Amino acid sequence: MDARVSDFLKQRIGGEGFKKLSRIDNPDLHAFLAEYFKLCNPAKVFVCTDTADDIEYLRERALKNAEERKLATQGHTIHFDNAADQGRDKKNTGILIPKGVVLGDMIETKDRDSALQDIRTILTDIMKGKEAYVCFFTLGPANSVFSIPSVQITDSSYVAHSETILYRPGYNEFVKQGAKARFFKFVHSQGELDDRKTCKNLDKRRIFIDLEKDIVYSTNTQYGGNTIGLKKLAMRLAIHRGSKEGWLTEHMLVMGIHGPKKRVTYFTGAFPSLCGKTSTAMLEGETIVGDDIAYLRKMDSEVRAVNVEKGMFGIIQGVNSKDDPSQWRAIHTPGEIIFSNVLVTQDGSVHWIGKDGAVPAKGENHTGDWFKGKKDKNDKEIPSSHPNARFTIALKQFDNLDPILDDPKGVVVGGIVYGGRDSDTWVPVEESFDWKHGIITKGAALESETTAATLGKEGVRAFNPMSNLDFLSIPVGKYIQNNLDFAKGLSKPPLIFSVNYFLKGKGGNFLNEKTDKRVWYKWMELRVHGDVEAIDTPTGRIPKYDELKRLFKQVLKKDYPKEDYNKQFTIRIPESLAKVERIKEIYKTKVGDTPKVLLDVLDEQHKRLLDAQKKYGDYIAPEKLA
Ligand code: SPV
Ligand code: MN
Repeated sequence: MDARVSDFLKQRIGGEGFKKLSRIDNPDLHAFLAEYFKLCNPAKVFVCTDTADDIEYLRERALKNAEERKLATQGHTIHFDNAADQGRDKKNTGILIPKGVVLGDMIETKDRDSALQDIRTILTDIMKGKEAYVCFFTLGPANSVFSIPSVQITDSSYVAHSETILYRPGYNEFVKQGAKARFFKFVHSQGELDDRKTCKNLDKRRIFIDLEKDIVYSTNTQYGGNTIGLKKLAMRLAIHRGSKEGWLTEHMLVMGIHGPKKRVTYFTGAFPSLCGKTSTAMLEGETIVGDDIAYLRKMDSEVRAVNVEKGMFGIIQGVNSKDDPSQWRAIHTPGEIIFSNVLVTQDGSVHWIGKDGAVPAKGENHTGDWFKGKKDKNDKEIPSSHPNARFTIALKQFDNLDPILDDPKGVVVGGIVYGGRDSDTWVPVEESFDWKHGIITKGAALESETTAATLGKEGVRAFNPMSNLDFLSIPVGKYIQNNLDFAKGLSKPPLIFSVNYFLKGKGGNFLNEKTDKRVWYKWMELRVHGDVEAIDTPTGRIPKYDELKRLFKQVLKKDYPKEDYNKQFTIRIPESLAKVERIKEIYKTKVGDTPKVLLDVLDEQHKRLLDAQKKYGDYIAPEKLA
């Protein structure tokens, strides 16, 4: 270690912490830590080496600092974020770009030089009088071509504690890799806290991503999506790295669908936040590998995927005993869980929107003391818990965890699914004609009505390619091209599907039950193996009625009336044409580097829709095409 760095670290961290750091032979790491300790100026520093004692220390600090409080059930704690800090802050999140680099209008960027100046000013002395925590993790399984070592500095014991639940330990990996490690770095400070231990200086909330140095800065925020470095912050760094190296970082779940004769076929699925991604990953009868972020690589001419995480920062709204049995069981079992922004009642139990049972009359939530009928300053009633309230839990606490979670080679991907909150266009499930058609008309054309997972207005239809737009650190066109190119050299690319759980009928009613998706996944699994036939439509391939009828009976023990099928799988020509036009317009006017093939494939879809309209009219019942 450089003598000056070593003197500084020894004096600042103290003997024991210094000894832990010295075991890692990586000058870049030491220089990085020294630089940010100097700037942020914490009173003390704790280095976590992933031993049971070290992790216990972080848990204890979270309680002592009152960033978390104990709940009635053993191991359960509650954390509150400020009422104005309940989602990802898109406006103040930006990729830092040097002069001359262009990422396009769709991606929030900041001028690198001035942003670095801004963040350095904010970080100066920000940890004065506080303790900083240094934690090491690996993204993806250890000992794997997928894994990326990462280091987090934070003054939030809640953030450090959450990460120990969500990510695989990395200290030993750093020791092993030494100077070879090409690691990601995260610097977070929650800044000053108010009496409720939530952030005070939200005007100085910043999330800045510096691709050049693989560093992400996050200040004056606590909400996990803005602070948990290895989650959405690392995602931007990984998209950038993967783009240079030919692999993909996707906002995707990974799950095993259990087919006939004990066959397990793995799927990945991309859904915008609050659109059913976690409940899909948790489908009854199937097994979960991951619910949020996946790395995909080509290996031996197959696509393989890993879960970047080992835990879940899951949305709790709507979790109930009937629709989500494994989440329900895990939440009601003693064990380590951090709840955030739910309602806590006097007896230390928790309530959230959509939980079984009556809403308690009062309690405490993200807005402080809460009672039924409490209004915000705009006279709007405040629900018992925030719609984006979450729970942080290790996947091993679920009884439906797939045993393959930590396999260094990941899983072979049989199918890829794209879905959004779409009330009027897509049918519940549809297969694309091929990889190119799928990437373009399903992934790149994904739209979704906005939700509470990001700050801002809800229910507005928003373009969100691959549900990854918020996290892109490369131009949109390049990202689409990377996805198109990814299939090159594959003997049998995964099939690409769209799903829509939110399709509505004429009266505005949902056309499907939440549990119907179990059937769609069984059908897709059969399609991957060519076990069932499908009906060609202008937009893709849909299931035959008889197959679904059989699957509804087999999976849900339900009758599936033909009338339901006809309503759900009617091809809506005017809506589909309008969608193609909307998407084309976006790629023509808002994306500077749209691949030409994307417009060609959309034009072909447009033509197929017009031809069908001439022949059958505006709304085409599936049987007409069979
Ligand atoms: C999402 O919003 O997509 C999440 C939670 O998974 S966050 O960490 O906020 O990104
Ligand atoms: Mn997510």
